[in-house]
Amino acid sequence: MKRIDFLQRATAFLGAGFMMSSFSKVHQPSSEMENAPFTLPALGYAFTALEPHIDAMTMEIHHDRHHKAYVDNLNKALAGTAAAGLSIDELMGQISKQPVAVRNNGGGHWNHSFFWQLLGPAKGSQPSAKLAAQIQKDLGGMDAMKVEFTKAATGRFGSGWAWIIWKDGKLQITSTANQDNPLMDVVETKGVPVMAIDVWEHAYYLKYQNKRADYIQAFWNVVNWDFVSQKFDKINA
Ligand code: MN3
Repeated sequence: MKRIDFLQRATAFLGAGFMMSSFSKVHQPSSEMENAPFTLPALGYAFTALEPHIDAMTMEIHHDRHHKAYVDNLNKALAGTAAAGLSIDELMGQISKQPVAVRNNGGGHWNHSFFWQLLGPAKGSQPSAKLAAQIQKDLGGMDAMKVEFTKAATGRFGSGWAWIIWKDGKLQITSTANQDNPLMDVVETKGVPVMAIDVWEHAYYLKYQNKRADYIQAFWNVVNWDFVSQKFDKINA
């Protein structure tokens, strides 16, 4: 593709992004309650909203192509099977009984639906007092948590995710390969996700190339701690 074509398409993408975001501000569907056929949830903010930390082109491609492909392929894999009646959370809990296409694409759908919500342009958001106290107690405070979480995210070889989970009455940091997540009955460390980062190269390569650590550092600027705190409250309700 010629550079000028590429730029024109990029501009068209961004325009579409602004339009979409203005139509989809109402609310996010709760992925947890969803049943097949699954749909691509709205991003809830503009593709440009996380600039300069996560660039608009990455957000556009990540949401509209990668996440959409997980949704489409999940629906294809489930069509006509007994598992088609399960919610996405129920699927995760019995993923060992499912074919690999459901594990990969179902995990991809769950993980990204969660990820879009825990990111956001909520500048200067902070963990609630309750979550901050738990981070202090279990993970040694925000700074120590960030060091451990970054270690889990940079240390995950190849594609995967790093997580803060709620397990056995404590916050813990873990990571998973590919599109696995801590709700799956196949992973080593199971728990309820509270926070996560996508460390697949598609999440950062356009802007950060091979520098995953730089992407992770930038990620802290766009964590929506209001959402993460609400998630933590819900788990502990
Ligand atoms: Mn991804």
